[in-house]
Amino acid sequence: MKILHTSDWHLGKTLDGFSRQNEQGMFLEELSHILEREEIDMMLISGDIFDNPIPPFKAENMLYKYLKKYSKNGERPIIIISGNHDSPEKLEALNSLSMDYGIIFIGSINTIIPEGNYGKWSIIKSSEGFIKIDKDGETISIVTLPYINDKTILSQSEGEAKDVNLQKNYSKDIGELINKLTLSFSEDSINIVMAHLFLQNGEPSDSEREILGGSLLVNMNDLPTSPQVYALGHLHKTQNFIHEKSKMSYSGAPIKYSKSERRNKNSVNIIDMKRGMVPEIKREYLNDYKPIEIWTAYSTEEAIEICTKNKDKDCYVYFEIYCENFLERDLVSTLKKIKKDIVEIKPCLNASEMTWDETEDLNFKTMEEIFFDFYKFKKGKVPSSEIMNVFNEIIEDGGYNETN
Ligand SMILES: [Mn+2]
Repeated sequence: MKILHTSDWHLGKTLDGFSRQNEQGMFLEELSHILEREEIDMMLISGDIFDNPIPPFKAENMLYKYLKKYSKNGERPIIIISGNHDSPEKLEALNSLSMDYGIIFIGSINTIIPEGNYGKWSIIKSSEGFIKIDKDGETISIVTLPYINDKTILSQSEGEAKDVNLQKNYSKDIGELINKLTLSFSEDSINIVMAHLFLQNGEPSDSEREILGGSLLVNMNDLPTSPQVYALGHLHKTQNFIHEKSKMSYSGAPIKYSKSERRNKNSVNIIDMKRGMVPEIKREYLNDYKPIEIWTAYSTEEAIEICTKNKDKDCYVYFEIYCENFLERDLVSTLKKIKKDIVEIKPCLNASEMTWDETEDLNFKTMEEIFFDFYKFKKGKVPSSEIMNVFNEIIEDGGYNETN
């Protein structure tokens, strides 16, 4: 059985306000070719399919159109769990329409998908967090664990619990939950866990670092090794771990979603599985639809030169300009006129040079100039024209009178 595992599509996500819809569309199109070329039997999507509980309608439209196509009219099961960015209720609301195509959304750990026929395959056993699928005589057992926050799962560590205890209890509770759910696994079946969580790579650690980016970690050692595969979502970089006889794999996001992800090689996983066997996980690399680059210049002249030379390059740019003084407002608009898709222009100064001159007589400056300088001082970059427009609207609305 060939299973395609992917996650973290974040449909509707922008890059600091720049729409990624074209790239997201290109991914969805490329995926339809991969599914056909690789003769994929089933697809698992491990959460964060949307970037937002209320995604832009174009993102929704695109998703539903493609999911229907991927399902091959109900032949190819598609199982989707929700991530921390999705609205569980919204996803599950789609089931009444999507189930006829064999597309199943699971938003919560309490969801029970009724036994019965879905498209051209069936669910022969189900309970909270568990489904057993029969497709053409082959059986696949899947534990489905959408993103769970600490408030949902932690009962014993209310209030006074320290961060470290919270972390340990969370990891232990998730481990116990998955362990309990995997009791439904059987030897006549392929056994998979789908989950949206932050896996900690086995090494014991009891520092505050365990709580990364607000997400609690799950220690690998707390997880059962009976599943052949953990098809995971949440981390955007593809990575695999082996824990005794379990393979734990993050497919990663299909698109680079931030400056820090610019060197990632994005892929989807193709998992070749037979019951009782160690599965083979192959990465299918995707096109880099539109790279994210950092450009550096050491003078305003050089910045203009670099922009002119690369003006036709289809990429997003984070521009770092090292200079002794703050950038002229004109330079920013000049650069953006030459090269489109400059996401940010950051003047790089020594911290000691970034001072706010309190002795300056503000009476000689307009409100706009004061705001501009203050923003630059606080953020280390000049405000975008959008921010300046919003600021100007606010002071106009407020009836601020500069002559007072
Ligand atoms: Mn996530």
